[in-house]
This record gives sequence, structure tokens and C-alpha cells, in this order.
Amino acid sequence: MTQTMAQETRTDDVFPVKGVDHLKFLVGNAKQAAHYYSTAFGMTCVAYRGPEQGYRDHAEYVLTSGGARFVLVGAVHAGAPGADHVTKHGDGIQDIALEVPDVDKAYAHAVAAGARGVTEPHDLTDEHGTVRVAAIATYGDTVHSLVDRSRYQGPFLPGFVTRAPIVDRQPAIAAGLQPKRFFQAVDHVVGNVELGKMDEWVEFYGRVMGFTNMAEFIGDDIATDYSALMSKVVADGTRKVKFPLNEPAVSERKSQIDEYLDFYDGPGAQHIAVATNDIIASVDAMRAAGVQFLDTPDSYYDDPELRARIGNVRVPIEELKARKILVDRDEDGYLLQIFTSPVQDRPTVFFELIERHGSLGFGKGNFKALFEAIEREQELRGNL
Ligand code: TYF
Ligand code: FE
Repeated sequence: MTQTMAQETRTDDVFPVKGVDHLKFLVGNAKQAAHYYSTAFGMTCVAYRGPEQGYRDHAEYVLTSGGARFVLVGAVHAGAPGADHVTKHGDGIQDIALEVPDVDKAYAHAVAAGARGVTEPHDLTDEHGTVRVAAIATYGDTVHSLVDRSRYQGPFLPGFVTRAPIVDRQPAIAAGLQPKRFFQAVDHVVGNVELGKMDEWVEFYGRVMGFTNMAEFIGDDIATDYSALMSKVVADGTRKVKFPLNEPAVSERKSQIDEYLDFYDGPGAQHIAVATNDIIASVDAMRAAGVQFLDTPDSYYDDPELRARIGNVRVPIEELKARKILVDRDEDGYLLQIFTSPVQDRPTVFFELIERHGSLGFGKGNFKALFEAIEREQELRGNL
């Protein structure tokens, strides 16, 4: 089931990245999405740009949680750029923006390596300083903006104004009802691509960004047994940016990846894993706010093999069982993880909460339980 691949170590990083700068969601109603990510995900609105600032096409809300930054963009008229993205894909992630030390170098390398340039490097300037940006295309209609914000002090990008939080969570935090943050970083962003294309995209990230294959992957064996998908993970040299890539596997059932590709109408970002240091508190707060998580049967926790493999983790297994949190251990340590149901009407984008204790993996010991849970929901939707 698990196979180990030689891991390349690179000394000459051709495409250094500092991390994920932001995730840009194109949504049908950014005002309401900003409210949802504030109340249900504990995020804080920090910046805004819209018609009030002379930007006639969109309302854009910037929300943060620790180092994670989401930008929620809604078109304010039918002809606005990106309005067709929502019509086609529904709410989705249009830009997985990367912070880089040198935009021009990164863009030149990417384009020379065969990436399609979307936006040439250019400066954005306001009274807070200058941000240099460019963008290249990746799978589907998704792009990677390249951002150098080292000469900028403003709330997000030039043109954006500081915006007060949408909800005041201070009373709930003071009363011990909510953690200060539900998560503090983006751990990984997963892409779904078409059947037979996974290896092409793995190769793309190697050629264009110098990303290398991480050891963990879902191959034919797991695919035919129960998952109906194949997956490989690429990461930058520092392992800060991790992009698993899924493709459907041929099986009797309709793969969860096929369901995504049908409803998203093409390849796109499937799930965002956010790193938390207290998954128990985060799940409790999110459930209290109405977020729905995938169900895990009690038999998962009562399995003596799981108990033996997992050993002691920071809380009694009963605490995990009560919340349906999954647990996996490997040679480096363990991780706790849980998955939301899709966060929009279409069965497309969802979230993962992950609390790592040494493990650098993605929870391969949980793939069976996880995929069975996803397929139960897929069946309820009539898409299996
Ligand atoms: O990111 C991962 O690899 C894990 C497992 O459709 C996973 O979160 C893989 C494929 C998938 C859902 C979850
Ligand atoms: Fe994941």
C-alpha cells in the first residue's frame, strides 16, 4: 500500500517560494461568504476593496487566520471579469497565490519551462508601498499568482483599505467558548485533474517550479481496493508548500474525483487543509457554528488494530471518537485530521483540519475510512 520513493534534495532552488500568499475564492456572494468564514471558520476580516474605492467590478474581502489569508471575490455586475467563472464552476478557488522573493525571476523561469503566462510581472503601488505581481496558469481555470510583498506595509494589496472584523468574537473567546484562532496556516491545497493527467501535472510542478514528489501517494493498489482515485504529492524544497494532485481511477463506481470534475465542470482545487494546534477546540467551535463534518463510524475507533497502531496521542481516543476526528501515525509521529462536507451547493470544494505532531504525511492510514465516508455522502447525492 505504501511505497517509498527516492527523495531528491536540491541545492539550486530554481523557483524559491516563501509560502502560500493567499487563496482567492470567486464566489456568488462575497459579502455572505465573508460572514461565513468569519463566524464558521473564526477568520478575521482585515481588508476590503470594492465600488466604494472606485473598483467598479467586484467586492473583495480579505480574511485571515494566523498566516492563512483568503480573498473572497464577488462580481457586482454580469459583465465583471470572473463572473463567468462562478457561472461555470460555482464558488471555487481561482488563484493559489504564492509568495516569492523574486517575481521576475520566478515568472521567467516558469514561462521558459513551458508554463502559460497569464499576467506579466508588474508593480502595484499605493501610499503603503509597492507589491510586484505576476501570474501563471495551472490546472483548469486555476492560476498561481506570484507575489513579492517585501516592499509593502498595507493591509493586503495596493487599493485595498483596512476593514474591521465582521463579527466580534472577543466575548466568545473571553468566555472560553471559542479558541482565539480555529487554524493558523494553510497546510496543503489539493488539485483534482482529469483521468490520466496526474503524472503530467506532477511533471509540470517539477519542470516549472522545481517541486519534487513526496513519498506518500495513492497508487493503483489502493485505487482498485476502495478509493477510486490516484494521488501524488508535490512540494517545494522547504516542504512549506504541498500540492497533492488527484485523478479519478477507473472503477465500477463513479469516483469522488469524477463527481468533482462533473460538478466543477473541469479540473480545480478540491480541498484546502488548514493547520490547527487544537483540532478539538476548532471542531467544537465550527460544529457549534453549523459546519458539517464527514461522519466516521464508531467501528473505526473500536478497531483494536487502530488502537495498537496509534498508541498514545494527546487526548483519549474517546475524545476523538465523540468528534469523528481521524488519527494516523507513521515513523515520524502522528496527525489528527477531519474533513468538512462540501462548503457550497455543488459537491466540489471542502476543507480539512489537520493537527500535526511530527507526521509529515497526509493520513494514509485513514484513506479507507475517509473514502468510505465521502462515498456515503456521494451516494446520498445520487452521484455514486
Ligand atoms: O490530502 C490528502 O491527500 C488527504 C487525503 O479526495 C485525501 O487529505 C486524498 C484525496 C481525497 C480526499 C482526501
Ligand atoms: Fe488533505
